[in-house]
Amino acid sequence: MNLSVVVSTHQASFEAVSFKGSVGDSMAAVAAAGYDGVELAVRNAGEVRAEEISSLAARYGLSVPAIGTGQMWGEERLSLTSEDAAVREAILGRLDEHIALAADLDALVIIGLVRGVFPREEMRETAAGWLVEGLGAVGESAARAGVRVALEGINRYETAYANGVADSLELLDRVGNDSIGLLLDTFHMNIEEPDMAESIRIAGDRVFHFHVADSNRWYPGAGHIDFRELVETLASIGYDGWISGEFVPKPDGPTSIRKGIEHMRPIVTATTG
Ligand code: LER
Ligand code: MN
Repeated sequence: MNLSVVVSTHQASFEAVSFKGSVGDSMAAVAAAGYDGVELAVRNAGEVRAEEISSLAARYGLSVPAIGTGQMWGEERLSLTSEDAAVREAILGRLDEHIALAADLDALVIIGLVRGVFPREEMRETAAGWLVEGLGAVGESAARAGVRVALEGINRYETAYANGVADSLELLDRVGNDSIGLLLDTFHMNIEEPDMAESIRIAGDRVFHFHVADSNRWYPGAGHIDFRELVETLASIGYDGWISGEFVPKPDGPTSIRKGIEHMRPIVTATTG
């Protein structure tokens, strides 16, 4: 298992990213702190040049394991469950650009809040159908490009769809596309899962990506989540993907990424050798 941390390619409004803005500067800091990769939060993938990112990543010896898409919801209110059919169509086009970028960078694409948030009560069933359809289209497009997609369980206060492992797996079953798996995020799991380790075991080989933040969404080690137990459980299900830090830059960005890796690296090394 390798360690990465989330940085944004632009001045994102989402709080839980370590650095925003200049990707080169962010990568330099992330590499210096000892991480193996950077996960990129990208609002407009069409404006990001894959060659530029690849050459910067190579310069700093970093991989790019995943591309986040949530800023399209956060800043443009685009979603797979918009009541506006034109928006549902538009988001598929935008996600295709993320998929193309991910193919070039050998990354996976994250589906977080672009699924949408809270449908009007009378729209619940219809919106759930749109989500299944939308994820189906994203999955087909990703499969054609040889890219994997990770649907993130997000807590009940941020969205009504796919909060935990149980309802996310149910949704994936309805979609029926093996290119789509799960992203588990310890911040959300701490709210939604009765037993986080057991939920990892239930998700099993559907776990495609893993976000870590502590219970207070600070860096791992700043709260009360037992990361050793979770990493050991990931190893026990055969997970050998990325553990990506997605936490608030507190007390400041550089300190948070340093403290985060000081907590996680020994655990990963002790677990996986
Ligand atoms: C994004 O990865 C995430 O965890 C969400 O909280 C976005 O709102
Ligand atoms: Mn997350």
